[in-house]
Amino acid sequence: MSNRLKVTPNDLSAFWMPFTANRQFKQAPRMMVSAKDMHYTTSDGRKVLDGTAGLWCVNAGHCRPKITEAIQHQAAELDYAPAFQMGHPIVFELANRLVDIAPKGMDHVFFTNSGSESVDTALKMAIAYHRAKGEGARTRLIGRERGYHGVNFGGISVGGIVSNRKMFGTLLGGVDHMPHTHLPEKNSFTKGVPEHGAELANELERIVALHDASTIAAVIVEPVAGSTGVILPPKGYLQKLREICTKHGILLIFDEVITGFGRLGAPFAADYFGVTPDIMTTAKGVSNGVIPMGAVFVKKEIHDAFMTGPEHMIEFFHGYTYSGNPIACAAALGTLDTYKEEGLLTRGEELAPYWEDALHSLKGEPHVIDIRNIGLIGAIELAPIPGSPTKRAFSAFVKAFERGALIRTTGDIIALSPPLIITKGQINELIDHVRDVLRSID
Ligand code: PXG
Ligand code: PLP
Repeated sequence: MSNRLKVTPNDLSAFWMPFTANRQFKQAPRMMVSAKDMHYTTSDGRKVLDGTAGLWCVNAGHCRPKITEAIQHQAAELDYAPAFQMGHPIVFELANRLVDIAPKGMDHVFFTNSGSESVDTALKMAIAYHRAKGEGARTRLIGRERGYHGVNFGGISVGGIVSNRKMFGTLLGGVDHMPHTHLPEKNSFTKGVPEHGAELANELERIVALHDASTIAAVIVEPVAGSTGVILPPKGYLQKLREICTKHGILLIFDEVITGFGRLGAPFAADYFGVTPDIMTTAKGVSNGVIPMGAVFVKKEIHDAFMTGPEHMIEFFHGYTYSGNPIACAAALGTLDTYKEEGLLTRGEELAPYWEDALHSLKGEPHVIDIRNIGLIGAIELAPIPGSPTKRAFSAFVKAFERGALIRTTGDIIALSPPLIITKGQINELIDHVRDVLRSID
């Protein structure tokens, strides 16, 4: 047992934890102290099967040697280089490697440090692009109800999660929202993408008719919504959105922070659905969650629209101190190597049918009112306890952790998204944990 395993922090109060019930946590902390491949080890020495790839990010599994070595080497070689007006070799190498695996036509990459930053970067790019082309009135942004686009002001403005918005004032102006596509009365217990609801894409036409296309810069959606409990696009829905955007000169942004890097069994959701956006935001799996990094992929036409004016002038007044940080780049290169060697960006395709069957075997277990799946994502929706929404799922989360499985809950929905290295045996183990937990909670 390493020394760290024995350490109990003597004061938990200084750290204000993100998206956490701080007071509850600090009374009964759940601490991870190490991790390897599919498992965490807790501070009391228990192994916990990672059913969520950390927070949807550790796609290659934990503490993978190629990634660890790349980081160690880079930290000793070049720790930091200024991101503005300076470069270093591996950030260019990484951009090329990413363009190589990106959907065709997405030829340029802008680096950020998180999904939230990727989203705000993409929204700013969209507005500035239209202005650069002489369409400066195109400033409106269209998001979707129940969308999650991170926590920065742009992202919560286009996002559609009420609790992430209501405390923070008036947000960005000029934003509108399409309806979400969750239709439980028609689609519950569907395996894969649902049949019903493609017509909801036509709501975009209604919004365009209201505001006029000449005022709209971009539409942003998650191809599969993750954070709000795994909401799938109905068959044909994304194609329709693409058509409407193209028809009206509106940019389509896919927020692939969760769906990117193999989660659906294809490198990106754009590949999976055969629909190419104009801008694609990513983070998480780009560096296996190991070092913060995000990447915004952009079509050539958009990038090129900025490359005008005097050559000594900055073309896009945007960037972060840590855009393309060398150690983050090294982590990302080690990650891409690992994905490639193990075929992880497409491994989900082979495993998806097994995953689907395992998940849907939970139909009929106590409290289960819907099950949804796509690629290596699963959601099990529970009936809420009357008057106490979220309580049932939260007890499932705590019970599962005690039993040895990490699951994630949002509202009364259990979301599963294991590392892409999971075996069939571990899928059974994970689903058995969930089954036992469902049978043991009130
Ligand atoms: N866009 C999407 C689609 C996301 O899923 C972000 C942006 C923001 O990324 P950062 O790196 O700023 O957190 C996300 C992040 C969950 C969960 O359990 C989901 C996310 C983050 C943490 C937890 O659903 N998604
Ligand atoms: N706040 C201050 C005072 C700064 O000087 C900077 C960057 O120089 C920032 C915020 C932005 O930080 P970052 O580039 O890490 O996003």
